[in-house]
Amino acid sequence: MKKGLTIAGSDCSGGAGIQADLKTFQERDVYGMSILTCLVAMTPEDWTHIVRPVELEMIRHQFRTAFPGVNGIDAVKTGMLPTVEIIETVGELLAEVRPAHLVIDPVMVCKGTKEPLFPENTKAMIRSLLPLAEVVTPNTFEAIQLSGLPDFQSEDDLLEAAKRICALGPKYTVIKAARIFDGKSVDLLYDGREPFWIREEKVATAWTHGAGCSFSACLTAELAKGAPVREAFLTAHAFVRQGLIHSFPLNDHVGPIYHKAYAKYGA
Ligand code: PXL
Repeated sequence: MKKGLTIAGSDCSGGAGIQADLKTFQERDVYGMSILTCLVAMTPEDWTHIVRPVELEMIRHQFRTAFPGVNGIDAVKTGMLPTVEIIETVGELLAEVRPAHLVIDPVMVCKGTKEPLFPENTKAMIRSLLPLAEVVTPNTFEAIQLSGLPDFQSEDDLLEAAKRICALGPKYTVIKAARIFDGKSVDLLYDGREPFWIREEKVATAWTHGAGCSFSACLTAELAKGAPVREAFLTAHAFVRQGLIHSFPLNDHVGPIYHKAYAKYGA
């Protein structure tokens, strides 16, 4: 049994964060483990997010449960890391153990919320985590923060951002662009030399919660099982696409992707 570890926050609504990662690992037949970095609750009135970090000492204890506590973890991903201290600590711990596969999902804001940007967190991520990454998986918003480009208008801009992000250390950069092209979704995988594109009709749904977390979790699971990065990228794309086609609302504010859709309905 291959083992995957996610280092991320709890989304108690169940669609994103640790919950998305573990559901995705399960769907992809990878044993899922987790290190919680923060708890997120939402107000029922307007779904405002309330975020509380986990104590650093407890993050270190959880890390030791996995490394060296569990034999042979095959792949690790990171998700929401709420403070500079936590980003730096997770970076130091990962630098010591050097997992075989490391996917960094540079979560900077939850979809649909208007939280402020944290430029200090972005800088810490660039310093502490990107140099360790095999794959980094920003959405367009996060790619703008990481690359320092002002905005994206075209595929050329996406590629330029990917080049700049790869120059920060990761072997591969994936940019998921559902936002900038009318009716089209464009995913880019860049390995430092050649771009590889997936272009498709956008899935018409407002219920996209957890799409980003689940994408990076699926990618991580495939790497854990030994897939090459391009194949893992294609599977993660198909997994999330099916999840979006079969997504559903929890209330007026939020709707998650359906994590079982890919297994149930195929690609
Ligand atoms: O989708 C980004 C995200 C990641 N992690 C946690 C979240 C969210 C958004 O709600 O709650 C824990």
